[in-house]
Amino acid sequence: MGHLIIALDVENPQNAIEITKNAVGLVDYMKIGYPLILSSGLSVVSKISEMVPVIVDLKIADIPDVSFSIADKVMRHGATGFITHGFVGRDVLEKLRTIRGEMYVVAEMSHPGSLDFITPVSEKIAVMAKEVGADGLVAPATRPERIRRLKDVSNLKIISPGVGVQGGSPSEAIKYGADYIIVGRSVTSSSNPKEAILKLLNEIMI
Ligand code: OMP
Repeated sequence: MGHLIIALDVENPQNAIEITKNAVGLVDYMKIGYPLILSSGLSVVSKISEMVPVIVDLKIADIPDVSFSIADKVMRHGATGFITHGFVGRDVLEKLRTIRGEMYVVAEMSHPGSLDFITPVSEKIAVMAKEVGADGLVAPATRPERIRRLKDVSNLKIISPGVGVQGGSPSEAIKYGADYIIVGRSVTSSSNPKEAILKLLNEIMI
């Protein structure tokens, strides 16, 4: 479809459903994380999944059994995929890989603080993610050259946040190898989410 994932970082479930209605047929996934799940419960994952496939983003970072329990619970609510941190190591990723569904591993983050700890080891995380059979990596649109590098070392699908409010460019991210861009506030804070989505799709096609 449009190579677009909307991060549904809103707290009101009705608002989430309204935004999703505008996204049907235009975006590939809705990404649901802590803000919406903590305010609305896991049932919101099932509701949104009935309209658009959902990636649940709880950025899992725990010991293998606890990580498994978290991902297993969200996947039982109809999600198509989940996001886990990669820095926690191979045993966690191997345990999570036993769950059916798409597994995305955070290799490097989009915010400046990523440079403190994660960025220096992100290529190792990317290679490990490939070795354990992950479906894709999260890599930053704020540093598009890193998208290319992480894709080169892993040959994995890249989903890439950090466009719009965080400063990255959607078309640059795609040019550097992102398979999907992840966009939150540029859409969820817009007075016209559908128009914002169409504008992004137009930019990606350039
Ligand atoms: P906006 O900055 O509002 O477009 O939102 C970005 C979305 O991507 C949020 O849901 C973040 O949690 C998520 N994200 C990042 O911004 N940076 C990362 O490095 C990783 C993620 C993520 O894993 O999705």
